[in-house]
Amino acid sequence: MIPPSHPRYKSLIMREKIAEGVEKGIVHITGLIAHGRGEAFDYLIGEKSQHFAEKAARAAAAYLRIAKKPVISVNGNTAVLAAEEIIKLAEIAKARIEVNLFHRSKERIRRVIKLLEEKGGKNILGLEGDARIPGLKHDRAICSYEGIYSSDVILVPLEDGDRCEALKKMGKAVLTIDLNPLSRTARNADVTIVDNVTRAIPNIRKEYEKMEKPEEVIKKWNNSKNLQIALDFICERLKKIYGC
Ligand code: PTJ
Repeated sequence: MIPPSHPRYKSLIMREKIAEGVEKGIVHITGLIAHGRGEAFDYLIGEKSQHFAEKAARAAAAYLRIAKKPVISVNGNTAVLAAEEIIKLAEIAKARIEVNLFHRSKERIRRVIKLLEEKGGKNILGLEGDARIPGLKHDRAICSYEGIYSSDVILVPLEDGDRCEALKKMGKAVLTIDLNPLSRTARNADVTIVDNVTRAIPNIRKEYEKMEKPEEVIKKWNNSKNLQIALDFICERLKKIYGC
């Protein structure tokens, strides 16, 4: 039992959800490592949505607004941390949800789909595996023709660098959520939200709801510049805390 008064309550609850997800066969064992890396970066940004994350969430919402076939790709970690918020965002943005796993197994796809359905998700894609992302040898290339393959805008939290590049080569706009501003995904995506999925997804939804001129937001968006702002923020914060 973690008391809600604990100063790092939210972080500890996330950790519990990930561990429980592994026990239930929803999260891959290496998802624990990925989560730990995320936790470290979350600590560095102060465990809250900073201005650069809010700005990126607005840019992501703008891309979703202009999308004709938006898709949200979900893996094990994202499902256990943010299933309800993903479903809400998919509904409002009229996006398809596709379960796409790095460590692909039909059994785990079924479990992730079941979790999403229990939370109210409908017509979740992922089991078909009737298309491939060109140029990727890994199993993560296997996707749904109706979903990721034919999408124009794709939101992929916790993405891997190779697939991000391959999706870009297919001409898609790639939106990602990654606490690590140095990752290859962060650097290759069209929009990188340096924030926790648990905060970033509701932020995108709120921005989507109030979005008025998406084309203008996209025109002004500079992902590299925003990543530099995130890194500068971390450096400044460390200097202030430790005085070095
Ligand atoms: O369920 P699967 O099989 O698709 O596997 C998923 C994992 C996460 C294991 C797989 O995609 C993986 O190995 O990911 P990486 O390459 O470790 O990348 C994960 C990235 O996400 C890292 O840069 C972390 O900093 C970041 N991250 C981890 N947890 C969060 C996060 N970013 C946002 N929110 C989080 N909660």
